[in-house]
Amino acid sequence: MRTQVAIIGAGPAGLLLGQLLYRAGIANIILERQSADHVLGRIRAGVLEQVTVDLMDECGVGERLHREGLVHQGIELLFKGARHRIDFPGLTGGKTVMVYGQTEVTRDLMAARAAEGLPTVYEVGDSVSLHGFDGTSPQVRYRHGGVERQVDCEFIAGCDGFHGVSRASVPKGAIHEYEKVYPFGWLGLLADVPPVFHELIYAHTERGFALCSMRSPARSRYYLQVPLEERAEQWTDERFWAELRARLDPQARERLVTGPSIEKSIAPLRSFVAEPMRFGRLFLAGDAAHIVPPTGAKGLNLAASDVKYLAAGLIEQYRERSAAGLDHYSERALRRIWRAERFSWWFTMLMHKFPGTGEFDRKVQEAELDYLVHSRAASTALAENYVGLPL
Ligand code: FAS
Ligand code: PHB
Repeated sequence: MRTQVAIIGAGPAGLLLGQLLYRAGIANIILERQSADHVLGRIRAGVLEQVTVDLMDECGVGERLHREGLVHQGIELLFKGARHRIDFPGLTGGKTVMVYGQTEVTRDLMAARAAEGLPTVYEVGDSVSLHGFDGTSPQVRYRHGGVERQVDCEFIAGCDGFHGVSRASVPKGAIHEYEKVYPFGWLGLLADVPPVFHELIYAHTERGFALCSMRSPARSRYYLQVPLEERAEQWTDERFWAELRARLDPQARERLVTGPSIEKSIAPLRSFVAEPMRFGRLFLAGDAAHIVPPTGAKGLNLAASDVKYLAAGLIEQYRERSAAGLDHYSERALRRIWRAERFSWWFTMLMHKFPGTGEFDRKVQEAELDYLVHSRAASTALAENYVGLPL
């Protein structure tokens, strides 16, 4: 079959891009390794920057987000047993974030794509291969239903995440990778219990980091920093709740409602950037090009800003026959990516207990937190990065 843009991956990046291109009259197909249910079953991000909310509106899929999403005006930092609030509107001239799970973002985009009858091929497994993207007639080959198929296209968007085929298809000499792996993971638990507080609590404790988040007033999402060698199956619900209690302040401990977990998984933490993000007619977007530790809630939001830049470049190409936006895509996206990488790294280094470091490092972290919550300048720096820097 022939189309204008072949998109690899039906995560947030691929689905957002497909929707923006469709609404601009640009034909596209999405090829996805897994089933739609498998994609929806992955529990990932929870916090959307205004940039991402605006993009969902631009895609025409913002209705449920505005109805069910929770506008959050701050977060709490817990350290040395006490909580301190970071006031987003007060520090950023009115900006807020939206709590609305990545699963729901994906569900809304999948539903819109299906309603419009746009070509989306799920369960292609690892059959996708990319060809000719260094020329003017790229091709994507894949197998589905036991049949080898080919897509002749004009551009390929690699939206297939960190372990995808797109970045792996780039000649080694053409790409430079920057990486930092953190010596711990996040054990996440999802449960249908009311959140311990109406805003997120980021906790720095002698036992390690903890995060109290949510998906709705009736569904909570909690995270515990755990050693890399831990496995989720080693953590019964009881063990998780006991450890979370041990990392909370007395008030939160008192209010904590526990219950059976719906999902429990451990995510490794890494910082990663691949440069550049363009190789001829192949463009990388989202986790295919970069990874951030989830501390700063930037992963999904960076995928959204990549897509906004890439869609603008492709639309300019087709409408005005100008390649300026596409030629500038990688540099423009990487500037915002590296700022988010820095913030996510900084917040991760500040909030976590690093194996092999001693009391001095903990005291320095506590001193930085103490300075941060008592300095308007430092709190503003945290707030403006958390709500999302300008595009
Ligand atoms: P995604 O990885 O979401 O989507 C890529 C898609 O491509 C997947 O559906 C995959 O199946 C498909 N694919 C892969 N290889 C393919 C191939 N060869 N052919 C076809 N399709 C292929 N971010 C936060 O902000 N907060 C969090 O708490 C958070 N938690 C996370 C936990 C985990 C375990 C992971 C892995 C990530 C987490 N993230 C979090 C980051 C996450 O939300 C990503 O930033 C977001 O999913 C990025 O979206 P995409 O770029 O679309 O990549
Ligand atoms: C989440 O709700 O999953 C979440 C929220 C904030 C983060 C990371 C994860 O920094």
